[in-house]
Amino acid sequence: MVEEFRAFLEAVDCESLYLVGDIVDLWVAVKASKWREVHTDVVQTLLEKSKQGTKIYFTPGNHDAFLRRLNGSQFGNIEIGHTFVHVTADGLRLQVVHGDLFDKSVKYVPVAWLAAWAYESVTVFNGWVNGRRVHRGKEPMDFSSVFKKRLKKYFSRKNDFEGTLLAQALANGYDGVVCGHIHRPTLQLDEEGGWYINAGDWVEHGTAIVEGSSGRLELLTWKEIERLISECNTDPASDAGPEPNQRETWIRSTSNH
Ligand SMILES: [Mn+2]
Repeated sequence: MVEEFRAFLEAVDCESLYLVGDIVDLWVAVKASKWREVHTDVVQTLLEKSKQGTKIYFTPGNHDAFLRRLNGSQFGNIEIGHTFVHVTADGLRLQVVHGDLFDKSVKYVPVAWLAAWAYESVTVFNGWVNGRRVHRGKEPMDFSSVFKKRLKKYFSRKNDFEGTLLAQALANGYDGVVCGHIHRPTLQLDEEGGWYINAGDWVEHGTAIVEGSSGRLELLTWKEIERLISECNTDPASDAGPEPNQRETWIRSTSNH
């Protein structure tokens, strides 16, 4: 789905773009002959976006772990790191991380699988350029007891990737976690208000998480993205005056390209 991924990157108009890992494996772990022009196009699109002001945050995954040596580096608008903190327009503090370090099964994964082309996840957070961050008026709480309770609950009941990842995020004071790694696109708020968000992948799902100008989070599939792009391209008006809360706010017309 490399072409689709490129089309999505072209069309999306965002302030911050999070690439949550396992992006480069496809291009590096496979033979050089598998590199196609569209892969170069993806890189160029990303560089072009960064030049135009989009901040790009990349958390290398286990497939592109060699890039973890660059954690902490910054190249213009592109930052590489193990985790990032994203604050949504309505004040949610989300930990952004690839996630494999919380996956107990990783060490048992056969090499063949590791070498398989994986091109996992892209997460887009869109804050409108003119948008202003509104901090939610939250009640003060006793962090240590609340998080101990949460941790206990998660480790006893949901001793799995999602539960572990969310529990550590909450224990570290975040409102939730955004990750990739397991190819299971999810956007979920648990009963106690913790967000578990998985951006899915661009191998089989073609999914992305987007944040609208109001801070509303959405999990979109390529089918939906494709429809939004075509609507935007056939109706130039929707490109001109985006209304808050409309999905179109983060899609721009690509018909003139
Ligand atoms: Mn991974």
